[in-house]
This record gives sequence, structure tokens and C-alpha cells, in this order.
Amino acid sequence: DPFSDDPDRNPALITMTAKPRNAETPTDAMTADFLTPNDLFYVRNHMWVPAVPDDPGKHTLTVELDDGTTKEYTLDDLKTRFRAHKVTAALQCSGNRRKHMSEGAGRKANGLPWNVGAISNASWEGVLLSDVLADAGFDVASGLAGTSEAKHVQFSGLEAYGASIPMKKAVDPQGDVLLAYAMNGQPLPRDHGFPLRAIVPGHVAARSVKWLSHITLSDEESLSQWQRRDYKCFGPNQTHVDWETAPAIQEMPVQSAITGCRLGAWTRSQGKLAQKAVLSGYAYSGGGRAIVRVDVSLNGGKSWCQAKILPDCTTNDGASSPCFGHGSWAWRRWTYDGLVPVDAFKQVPDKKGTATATFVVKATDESYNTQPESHAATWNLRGNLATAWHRLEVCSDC
Ligand code: MTE
Ligand code: MO
Repeated sequence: DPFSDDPDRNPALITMTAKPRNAETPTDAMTADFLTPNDLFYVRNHMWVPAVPDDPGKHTLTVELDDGTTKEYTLDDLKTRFRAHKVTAALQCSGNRRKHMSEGAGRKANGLPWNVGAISNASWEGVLLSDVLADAGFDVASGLAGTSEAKHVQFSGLEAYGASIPMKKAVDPQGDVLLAYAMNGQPLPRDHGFPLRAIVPGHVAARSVKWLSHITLSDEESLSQWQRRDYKCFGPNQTHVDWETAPAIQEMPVQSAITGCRLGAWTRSQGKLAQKAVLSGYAYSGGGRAIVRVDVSLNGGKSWCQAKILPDCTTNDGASSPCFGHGSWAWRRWTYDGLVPVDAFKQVPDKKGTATATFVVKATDESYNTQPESHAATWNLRGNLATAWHRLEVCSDC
């Protein structure tokens, strides 16, 4: 059993599959904290968790340049020879909210039926990939200018997972791509890549390769199925797809979800009965694009109100802000306090006395990208990038 050495996990995680381990953050813990506690961070493993090296400090990372020269770094080398760098970044699986896509479109998408919890947020510490590439002898300026022969940086993990990112992202001084050895001030947990992983902020989490052991500069993308197949998107009509010509998912689109919802007392508002409601959730966009607005509807999208975005990253005292990095790599938490008018509730015909309302959230990023209304419009075979308005059906008095 290759999984016999997998680590113990917090039983509060919602397990989708045990071997390999795939589990989402429990909904009530999703946005309880701005930084997801390490033991509640969602887990997405394609295979087993590689064994802990006898001496983690001696774990070696091999960097291979496009001229074939290689250089090796132990974890101790990385920690002692390079400047430490911190980045606060959310990781989101391309399959987050796939369940909603299958249900919303009435058409099953392939893959694990994740709910809202295949996204989490953490503060990562490590060294900059570009610093290590420069030390290994790569001309970072040529990578940035797009004139280097190497156009991609390929990452390989100890258990054979692999993926790549474009060179421009890898060496962008604003890109914050890390070789990380710590998460929220602790050594990386085994499930999250101990002793070393890539963190590619703003990109699909599939590129943040765990248990990192090799970096290869190449004119080609990684040959792995996770680069060439699984993490690509097609149109709703495409069931016979051309894998070769479809680009691999890199930067993420804008996303949001409701993760907390409490209905309170009935009251009167403008002469009508209404029920108090408190909603909360997250919003996130890829590419370092900031979230500029979160809209909430309590009546299925007929009318909208604005949610309050929590000031997690913009405290007056900049020194104590938990957000590190050049882009808006972290998620934003939001809350909304409102009144649900009685006519937003609909009686459920076959359940006597039961009435439901549909709450909705959508977010807008700084490029004014927003989420599509329906999953039908973006349904795809692999169920990737399910970002349609998150609708939550809530029940009054039940
Ligand atoms: N890296 C390795 N080595 N093996 C993997 O299975 N899964 C990828 C990525 N990196 C994976 C990996 C995918 S698809 C996701 S969504 C993220 O890791 C999940 O990271 P997490 O488990 O730390 O949340
Ligand atoms: Mo993923």
C-alpha cells in the first residue's frame, strides 16, 4: 500500500477520497480566519505523500538549465544562501465548485465534486525562484525580456507529479514565485509538500508543485498529463477535444462563494415582514488582480446589495498587515448583513410550510472581470474553473 506512510490528518477535513488524499476545508472553518490553519487547508494529492527524508536539511533540489548544466541545492543551502521572502497567497484547485457546475448545468462534469472548499489562504515563506535561477547561471534579464531560449520552468515532485509555468511569470520581479519551506510560520506539513514546494501566486494551484525535487528550464511546457491534459478548459459543446491546441490553465479567473449564512429574527422593514440574514464568504481573482466589489442578492439575483470586504490586507498599521507580496495574491473575506423580504421566500410545494430563498454572490476584480451568471455557459468536460454566481438555497424556519 503506497499510502501506508501518509500522514495523520485532521478529521474535521471533508474527505472526498482517502487514497490518494483529497479533502476540502470544512465550510464553517473556511473564512473563520484570514489565514487558513495548516491542518484545515484543503488537500489535493494525485498520489501518495512521499516519505520524509532522514535529514530534511539535506533534501536536494536539482536545477537544470536549458544548456543541460545542472546545479544542486540542499534545503539548508536555500535557507542560508538566499534572502528569505514571504508571500500571502490563496491556492485554488481548478476543480473548486465543480459540484455546482454539474448541478447548475444539469450535466455531470468529470472529476471530484468539490463544493466551496478547494481553496485556502496562507502565508508562505521561502526563497524567490528567480534568485535561485540566477544563482544557477540563468540570465534572468533574458527570461524577463522573452529572449531566452527557455520559455518555461518545469517543476517535478518526488512522487512523479509535474507541471510548468511560463518563464515570464517565473522571473517577474513582481511575480513572487517562491520555493517555499514554511506555511503560516510552521515548516510545510507533509500533505502540503514537506520539505519544499513551489508557490505560484495567482495561478491555478496545480502549478504549485509539492515535494519539489527538480526544476528544468525548457523551450517546452512540462510533458506531464497535468500540464498537457487535465488542467485545460473547453467550450460547453466540445466533447471531442483537441488537447494539443488548448492552452493549459495558468492565471485564475475571478471567483467568490458564500461560506457562512445565518438567518435571524423576523422583523418589519418598510411595512413588510422581513427576516434578518448574515452572510459571509470569500472572493479571489488570479493574476494578482485585486477584488474591488462583492455583490450579494437575497432574491435569486433580481436585486443586489454590496457586501463589505474585510480589511484583512489593508490595516492602517501596514507593519502588522498579514499580506506580503507585490500582487493581490490572497483571498478577500466579505460579510453582508441584510433583511430578506418575505416575498423572496417561495413555498416548497411538496414540503408543507417550508419556504426557501436563493442567496447569490458574485465578485468583480480590478480589471472589471466578473463571474458568469450560469454554469451552463462555461460547463466543460473536465469541470474546470466553475466560477458562475454562487447560489445558495436557504430555508426559513426549518
Ligand atoms: N504537487 C505534487 N507533487 N503532487 C500533487 O498531487 N497536486 C496539485 C498541486 N501540487 C499536486 C501538487 C494540485 S492539482 C493542487 S490543487 C495543489 O497542489 C493542492 O495543494 P494543497 O494540497 O497544498 O492544497
Ligand atoms: Mo488541483
